[in-house]
Amino acid sequence: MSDTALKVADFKSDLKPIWCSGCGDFGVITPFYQALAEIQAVPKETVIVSGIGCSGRFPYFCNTYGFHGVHGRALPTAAGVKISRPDLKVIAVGGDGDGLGIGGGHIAHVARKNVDMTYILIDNSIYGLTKGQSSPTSPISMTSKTAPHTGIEEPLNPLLMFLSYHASFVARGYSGKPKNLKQLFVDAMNHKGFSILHIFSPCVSMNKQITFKTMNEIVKPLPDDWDTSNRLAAMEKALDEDTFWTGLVYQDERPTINDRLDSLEEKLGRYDGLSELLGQYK
Ligand SMILES: Cc1ncc(C[n+]2csc(CCOP(=O)(O)OP(=O)(O)O)c2C)c(N)n1
Ligand code: SF4
Ligand SMILES: [Mg+2]
Repeated sequence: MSDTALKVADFKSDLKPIWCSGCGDFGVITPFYQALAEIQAVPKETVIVSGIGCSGRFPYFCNTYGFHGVHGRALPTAAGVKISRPDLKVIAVGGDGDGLGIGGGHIAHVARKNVDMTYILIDNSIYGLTKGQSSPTSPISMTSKTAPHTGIEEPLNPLLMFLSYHASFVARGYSGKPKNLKQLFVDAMNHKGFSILHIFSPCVSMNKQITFKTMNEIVKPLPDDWDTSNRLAAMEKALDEDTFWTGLVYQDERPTINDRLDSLEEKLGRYDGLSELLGQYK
């Protein structure tokens, strides 16, 4: 790397993360900075869009453009940025409440459009920022401020959902293994198409039931010879209730929505509204 190459410190903003001491999110942002440095992301051409939650604070701590939007709307906002400005690197970030509760409907549509961007879904099975309500991934046996006796709803299976939506890059990680996360971020940001990472990141303050200790017992990396083209086998791993398999689970190369818009424009040969609509931002 040349002397002018950007270093990890160049991607940290002047604001130090204000998460609780020991929060899993530190184990997400540290490898994320490292990955930005490894791919030599250009800060002025990188946009991080987030929803609301402790995890939604990500953009503040990164020396890139950022947009801390409304709860559950990180994905549509980020997709709009990428479709109108394909030259930018776009990353969306948010929590399990943000992305799977109020914003849960958006993932399927960004996946089927194959918008060329990365989504980091930071799951702690709790609403951390609002101090401990059950989330869409809280196990039914888990108690919380909104389930003082026991849960009464089945949890979602995010990995299975992303695979069934046919997202073109699906990975799973754990903030207790930040080294593995760095490579997943690099691969996700280099992927052409929609890359989604489901990252479990313990909330040490509001979720005393799923901890680093309980996670360490069930986290296992996928085998080295894992076939990332086999979606059915990936779904079987997602259905495994005893092991939290981590790594690149599934990857597929196919045209992005911007590729398809470009071919449509070429095919039409003349303007019908599309180029003007998109071209004004190019
Ligand atoms: C429309 C709307 N509804 C509810 C809220 C309150 N609210 C803010 S963050 C949040 C959930 C945060 O949980 P999660 O997305 O899992 O993020 P975490 O804090 O756990 O990282 C809720 C319900 C809000 N800000 N806006
Ligand atoms: S409440 Fe939980 S998720 Fe939020 S900063 Fe504290 S430990 Fe992290
Ligand atoms: Mg959460």
